[in-house]
This record gives sequence, structure tokens and C-alpha cells, in this order.
Amino acid sequence: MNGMAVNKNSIESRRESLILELYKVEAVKFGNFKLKSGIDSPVYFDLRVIVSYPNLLNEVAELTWEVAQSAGCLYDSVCGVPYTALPIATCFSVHHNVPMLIRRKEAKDYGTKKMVEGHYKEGENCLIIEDVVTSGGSVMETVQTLQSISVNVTDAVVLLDREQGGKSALENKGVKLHSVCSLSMVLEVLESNGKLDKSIIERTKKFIQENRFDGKVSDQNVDDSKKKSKLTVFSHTEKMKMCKNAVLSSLYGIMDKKKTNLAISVDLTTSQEILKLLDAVGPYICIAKTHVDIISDFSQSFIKQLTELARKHSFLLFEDRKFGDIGNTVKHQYEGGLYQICSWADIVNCHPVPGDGVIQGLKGPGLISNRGCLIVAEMSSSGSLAKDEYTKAAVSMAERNKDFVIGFICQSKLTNDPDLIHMMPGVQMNAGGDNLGQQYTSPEKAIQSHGADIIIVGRGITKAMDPVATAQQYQIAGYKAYQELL
Ligand code: S5P
Repeated sequence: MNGMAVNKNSIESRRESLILELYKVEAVKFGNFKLKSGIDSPVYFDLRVIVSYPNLLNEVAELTWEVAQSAGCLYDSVCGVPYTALPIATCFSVHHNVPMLIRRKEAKDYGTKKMVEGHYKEGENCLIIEDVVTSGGSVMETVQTLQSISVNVTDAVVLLDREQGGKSALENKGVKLHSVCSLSMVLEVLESNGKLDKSIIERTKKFIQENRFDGKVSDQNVDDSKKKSKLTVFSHTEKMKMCKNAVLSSLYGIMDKKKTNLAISVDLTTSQEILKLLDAVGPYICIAKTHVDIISDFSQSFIKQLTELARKHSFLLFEDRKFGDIGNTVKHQYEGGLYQICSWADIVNCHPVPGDGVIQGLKGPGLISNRGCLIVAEMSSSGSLAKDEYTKAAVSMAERNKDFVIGFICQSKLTNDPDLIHMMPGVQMNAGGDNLGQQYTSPEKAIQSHGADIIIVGRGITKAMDPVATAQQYQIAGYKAYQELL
């Protein structure tokens, strides 16, 4: 059996470096994440990525071994919980000459129907290795499989204990859980190294307290899916700090400072009407969305005045051009022609229908000028073809291009990623639509039921008797709906 003394101090300092490294490679992320259990969590561990960093994987395996040694675990073999912990267990096994067992998730439907691969002796003791423990359900599944072939399990080592009750739940079943680090340790290290804001730390701690499993081991795929917690919603300040894109971060900053999630769609047809309205509603909006190709007297002087207003009132400019051609064409349409959109619009949008080329074409000039792009993933108009697989493909396209894509024009919440924002058009206080297929949702529903971060309102404001007072009403309604979610 294995067992050897280990220097505890060296583990402490290596733990800290390990946590910083895991954060750096995004194996630890903060945002809004739906767990396998159906619970929305403010923190997510994706330890699958460590296979891309051999030194890191090796360090994880070494620390796992050292924790097992300092806890005095005695074992004849090691078994990783499939699948993320398999490479950790493999490194552990190879470097320390400990035989490994592999647990199959499903028995082979041919041949030997074995659940466990590798040679073992009845009555031997196996050490379980896991990446993250929440309730302890996955570790317990592996324990039960091993017990079914008369292999004993007394100890398990986990890289990260989320401290939601898994440790005591496993102890109740006779399995001692040892961890390389705990979620509190992760928060402490990231806070003391200036990586996380106090509010994110507090929110995460609150989440852990409110989502404990109270000593009961459960299979997360089954039992826990029934106890969904309240959706964890991040404030604009928190998102501003979490997101990596500069355009998005400044947008969240504006939303927070001006207390607004209102984008006006200023679909008027003369320069003067647009400038006059924007000067008046400027204090209530975070974005002015334009369709410059409907302006009858477009000029560069209009753009100069528009950008001055954006600076004066602190709002971003979004040209709703909906690019939808091959990369080479959209590149010219974006940076050249009459409108020279890239030179002044902070945000543009595109249809995903041409494929990634449309993003690549826009990205060249866009990144040089620090711009952001939204993908039209869903539309507000009746009979829209942008749904189902098309929308899913739009989300993947955004995820592949997060250096430039900052979110979606959509009608529903498509992701929990803080780097991708949801802007929803088709919003009016009065339900219904127009006679050309537009369909409207109220500001409250857009934010609370459809998951919008920003409401885009056009004629609801521009055609109102008093557009300025109405813009303020939309600002208040939109912001109140958001605050109620927090
Ligand atoms: O699906 C969409 C996408 C967009 S960008 N539905 C939309 O209505 N839009 C735009 O939002 C549309 O082009 C218009 O500029 C604005 C909605 O205007 P409203 O007057 O109907 O509020």
C-alpha cells in the first residue's frame, strides 16, 4: 500500500499558484452558469480544459497525490471519476506507480459487459479521484460501481470542493473526502490577488450558503434538477468587471451610471429630427440605434453632430446595418461607401446566414477601431426563420468570435456568458404589433421573461405624443424590471 510523509507548507504555496493558474486558463469562471443539476450558479469550474496545459495537469495530479499522502490515505489502486478526472488519475498512476482502474459510464453492450477495466483483487482498496464535488453524487456512483466488484473505497481526493455539502454527504456513506482546494480558498486567493471584486465574492458566498445539499448524497442528474434556485442575476457593475470586451464593458458602465437599459431606435428620416430627439432623450438612453440609409439628407456633418451628442450624453452609437453578405463585401460596406460606418458606430450587427466569413470581414476594420458586433440570432417579426438550429448556430458563431462579437439581437436568453449581451427589439408598452409583421412585448416581459439586458424601442417613443416624457417612462420601466431581478 502507498503512504509517505509530505511537507504541508509546500502544499499551501503551490495551492495558491495553482488557483491563479486555473483562473488564468478559465478553468474557473464567474458569471451566470446553469449547472448539470439545473441550478444557476455564479461560479463554474470547467476543469476539462486542463488537458490543454500539460504542466498544469501534472501539477494538479501531483497536488492530488500529496493531499492523499498527507491525509494518510492507504490504497492499492486509483480510479478517476469519468471523464474529467481520468487524465488526473492517469498522471497520478504513472508518476507514482499506482495501478489504475477505469470505470465505464455504461457497460459495454458486447463481449464481457465489464463496468471496470484493469486488474484488481477482491477486497483491495481504491482511492477515488474527482475534479469537482458539489453534492458528492458522481463520486458515489463510482464508489458503488467499485463496491459491486468487491473493491473497497474509504477515501476520495477532489481537486475542488464547492463546499455545498458533498463532504459530509460522502462521509455519511463511509467515504472521507480530501480536497486540494475549496471554493472559499479559491475566492480568498483571487480576492487577495486583486482578480475579483468584493461584490462577486459576496454573491458567490451567498450562493454557496443557499445551495447546500445538507448531507444527502444525490445524483445531480436526477434529484437536484427538481430544486432549482432563484436565477442568479449579475448587476451591470458586476458584468462590467466580468466581461472582457472593451465596448461591452463601457456599455455596462453607462447602464450602471445612467440607470438605464433603454436603447432608442431613432428611425426618423431627416438629420435634424434625429439630432433634436437624441439631444432631448440623451439622459435616458444607453444606446442610440440608427438606420442611416433611411436618412434623406445624410452627410458627414450629421455624423459629426451625432458623435458629439453621444459624447455629451454618454451613450453608444449602434448602426443597425444587419450586414449579410460574404466577408469581402461586408468589409467594404462597413468601412467605406457613403456612410463609413466603422468610423463612427460603436456597435453594428450582422446576420449569421453567410457563415463565419461575415464576422471575419467585419472584424478586420472593427477590431482596429475597437468596435463590437451583435449577431441577429432571432427576430421580432412574425414568421421569422431565425429559430431553432439557426439560432443555436448563431450562438456558436458568437462564442467562436468573442473578440469582436459582443452579443445578440434576440427574443430570448441564449447564454449565461457575461461576455455576450442580449438586446431585444419589438418592445412597446402597448402589446400587439404593426401591420407589417412586427410583434411587441412589454419592457417588463422583455427583461424578466425573455432575458433581455437591453430593450430596443422605436415607434413606442418616436410616435408618442410626448417622445421625451415617454422615453423617460421606458427608462424607468426597463430599469425597474431589471432591479426586481437582482
Ligand atoms: O428582430 C428585429 C431586429 C431589429 S434590429 N426586429 C426589429 O424590429 N429590429 C429593429 O428594431 C427594426 O429594424 C427597428 O429599427 C427597431 C424596432 O422598431 P419599432 O418601431 O418597431 O420599435
